[in-house]
This record gives sequence, C-alpha cells and structure tokens, in this order.
Amino acid sequence: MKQIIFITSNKHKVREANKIGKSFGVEFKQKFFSYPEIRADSVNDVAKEGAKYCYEKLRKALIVEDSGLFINALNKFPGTYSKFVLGKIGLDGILRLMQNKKDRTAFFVSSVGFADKNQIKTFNGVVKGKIAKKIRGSCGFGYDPVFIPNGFRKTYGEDDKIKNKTSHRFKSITKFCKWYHKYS
Ligand code: ITT
Repeated sequence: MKQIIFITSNKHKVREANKIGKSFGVEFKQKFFSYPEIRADSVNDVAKEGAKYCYEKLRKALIVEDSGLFINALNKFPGTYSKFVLGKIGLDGILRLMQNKKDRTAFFVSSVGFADKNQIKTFNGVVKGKIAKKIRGSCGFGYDPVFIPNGFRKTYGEDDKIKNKTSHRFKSITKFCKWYHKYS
C-alpha cells in the first residue's frame, strides 16, 4: 500500500478517496492543516495554490482537494464558494433559487492538487446531473441530497454506491491514483 497525506478538514472526502484508492493500492491519510483558499472561479486553481502552499510549509508529498457544485441556470453559482453558500442559505435556499428555473442542469467538479519536491500537479473530475426538486436522502454530505447524476433517478443522498462509481471525486481520485502508483 502506498500512502499519501490528504490535507483536508472533511472526513467524507477521505472516506470516499480511500474506497477508490483501495483498488489501486493507495491509502489516503487525513491531516488537518489550515491553508488559504484563493479567490478563483476554478477549483483547479484553488487546488494548485493550496497544494503549493501546504508543501512549502510541510515539506512532505501531499494532496489537497477542492470541489464545488456549479448550477447552470445560476451562472455556475455556487461554484468555488459551495461550502460558504451551503453554510449561509442551506439546501433549502438553493432549492428556492431554483424554484422557477426550467434548466435544472448542474455539475460537480473536483480537483486534486498534488505537490512534492519535484512538482505540482492537478487531477480533475466532473460529473453532470441535475438539481432535484426536493431534498432526498441522507447519505454523503453537502449537496448530495439535491444532486441527481445523469443516467440515474436517485440523488447521491439516496444512493452512495452510485456516487462512489460516478462522482467528480471518483474521477479525480482515480486519475491521481493511476498516476501516483507509477510515480511513487
Ligand atoms: P477542505 O478542508 O478539504 O477544504 P471542505 O469541505 O471545506 O474541505 P471544499 O472547500 O472543497 O471542501 O468545499 C467544497 C464544498 O462543496 C463542500 O463543503 C460541499 O458543500 C460541496 N461539495 C463538494 N463535493 C461534494 C460532494 O461530493 N457531495 C456534495 N457536496 C459536495
């Protein structure tokens, strides 16, 4: 098993990453370390700067992950501000903003930022879907109870097995594991 430090305050991210990492022989070790998240429209930029900052401070190979929900009818809001917005207006607030919208399409993006002494690299994953009309299910975290991935009827909150096989994080972490397995 190859190990890598995962700097995050979110235990759900680590749990999901370890389910995926298992089949690649990669184990993610959660570490709490506070780093500044830059203001940017892309999670890729936030992850890249975050990984760079953490490596400069800790001098150990590590990853960070930045993710968010982008809703098309709301001009890609809440995007990189997903956590903040959820804390302020909640899922009910998001559903209210979507009340009269015909276009309910949205996507989650995840960007894994890796840094060590040689390089900084990012690995991105996207999953497309739509915003449900009601809060459904209690699995997962964040926006999972209102996100229905394309090709399915249930929200991620109702079915975490679907999430683990299709999510933005599944895609970004899989890319990272394939690369890291050969690299390290
Ligand atoms: P870090 O310590 O890793 O930054 P965090 O929870 O603050 O943990 P982010 O800054 O990347 O993570 O914020 C992403 C937010 O986007 C997260 O808090 C959720 O509200 C939402 N989000 C991201 N991925 C999600 C997922 O898989 N399912 C549901 N919501 C998600």
